[in-house]
Amino acid sequence: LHLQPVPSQPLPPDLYGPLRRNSAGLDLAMPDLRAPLEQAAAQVTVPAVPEADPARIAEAVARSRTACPGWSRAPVEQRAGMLRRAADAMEERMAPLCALLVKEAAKTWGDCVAEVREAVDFLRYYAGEAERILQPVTLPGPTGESNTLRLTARGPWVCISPWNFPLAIFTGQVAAALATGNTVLAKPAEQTPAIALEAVKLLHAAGVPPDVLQLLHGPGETVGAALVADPRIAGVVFTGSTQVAKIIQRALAAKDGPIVPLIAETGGINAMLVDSTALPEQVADAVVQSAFRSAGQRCSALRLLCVHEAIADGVIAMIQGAARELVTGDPAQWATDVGPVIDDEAFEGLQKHLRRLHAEARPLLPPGEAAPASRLIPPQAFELSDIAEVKQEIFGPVLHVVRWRGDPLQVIEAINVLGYGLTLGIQTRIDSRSLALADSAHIGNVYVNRNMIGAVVGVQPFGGEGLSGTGPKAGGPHYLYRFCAEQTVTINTTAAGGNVALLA
Ligand code: UN1
Repeated sequence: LHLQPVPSQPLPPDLYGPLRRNSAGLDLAMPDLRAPLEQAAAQVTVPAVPEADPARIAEAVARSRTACPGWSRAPVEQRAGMLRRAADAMEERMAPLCALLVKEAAKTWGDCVAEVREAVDFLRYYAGEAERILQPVTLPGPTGESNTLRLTARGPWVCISPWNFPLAIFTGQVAAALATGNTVLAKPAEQTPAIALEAVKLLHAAGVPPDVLQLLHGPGETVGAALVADPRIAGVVFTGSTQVAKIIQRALAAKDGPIVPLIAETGGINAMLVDSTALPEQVADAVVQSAFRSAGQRCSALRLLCVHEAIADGVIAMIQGAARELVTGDPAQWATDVGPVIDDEAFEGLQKHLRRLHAEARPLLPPGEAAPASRLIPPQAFELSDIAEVKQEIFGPVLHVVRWRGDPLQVIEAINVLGYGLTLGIQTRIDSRSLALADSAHIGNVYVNRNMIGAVVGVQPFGGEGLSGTGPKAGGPHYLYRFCAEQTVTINTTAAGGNVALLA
């Protein structure tokens, strides 16, 4: 039983390109794309991207500051037009971008297509959002006075993006900062600089001046740290680990200089609560998608399945059956469902965790053959006796399962205690229960009776609470406000010197 995670309302055509369905439900356009994708794959090479040294970083920040006033004073429609042109160009270059993603980030074809679509959506969505929110608002005031609230750019933003969505999240961060009139110093993940470079080239070709958007590649410990420590930057937007978000927050607080905003979207120990009325087929489908798709390398991915004991055996049996059908292998093969993990360090970390789980928990899936050379880990699941035993986010195709009985609100309480708050799945046929449980969960994105990945731009604004980040939610109507400074202008319209018109 497949519940289609498509929104029920028709979406504005300018927001959703012709290929767009849903970042998670992607197969619709694949037959047409297969030939161009294969052709692109045969030609693609991953270019080397030079690392930025300290002198280049200092110079980039200076250029970014100098470029900001001109960029921010340009009409928002002009900036939005550039983002839309970049979106069109990106859509046209679907095949080569996917081929580069498969090669550089080892994502499966389906994930790559969804990712390019998401990047395109971010560009178009933030273009429209900037046009909407950057209009001055007239506020009430006493006679003889005019009051206006305006949003203005803040200055150079540092955008630090992850390797797991190296095009979509990179483009989303950059587009949000640019649309609102800020300049950008973009620091992509060390593992995936080439796809970031492609996105930057498309934005430059669409009219964004080179000093307005600069790419600074290199390790977080040096390049990222130098950017964050610079007193001339105006804000940081970061997606990555909770640990690094805290390092950034500390560094921002410790330096001399202004107090600047941090937008952080980090990890999660994301749970799915399944009650005794849930449909097992639907649960199994949602679990397999949420836990194992993208090799579990999504911050939204399901890590902890809490299933009511009355249906646990049946649900587990179905998950075992479904997981057996998944093909783990080379991401460039069409049949592959689960590709490699990103690098050797990730592979080693996961192997260590799996060894501990084999010793302490009940394995539910055959171990399969983990292959260090190809960094492949077949989907794994383990039954634990208590939610509290899951102590950290495990970023891979590894599911933890716990049975429960009694009050589902207590399960939500135990999930809250973990301290993360990114995604939550609820599977129930008691309609009133889902909202009651969502009310008690300190969690940013709740998905009822479906999978819990693939948040769609403009439809499921994405981001978490607590250890999962600061918000506001990416791809949502409040996101761009955080990139702006607010200014009120109060004018005494009776003052000597004549009538002063409202500021435009
Ligand atoms: C992430 O993994 O960093 O909902 C974000 C999703 C994506 C967002 C994941 N749109 O799966």
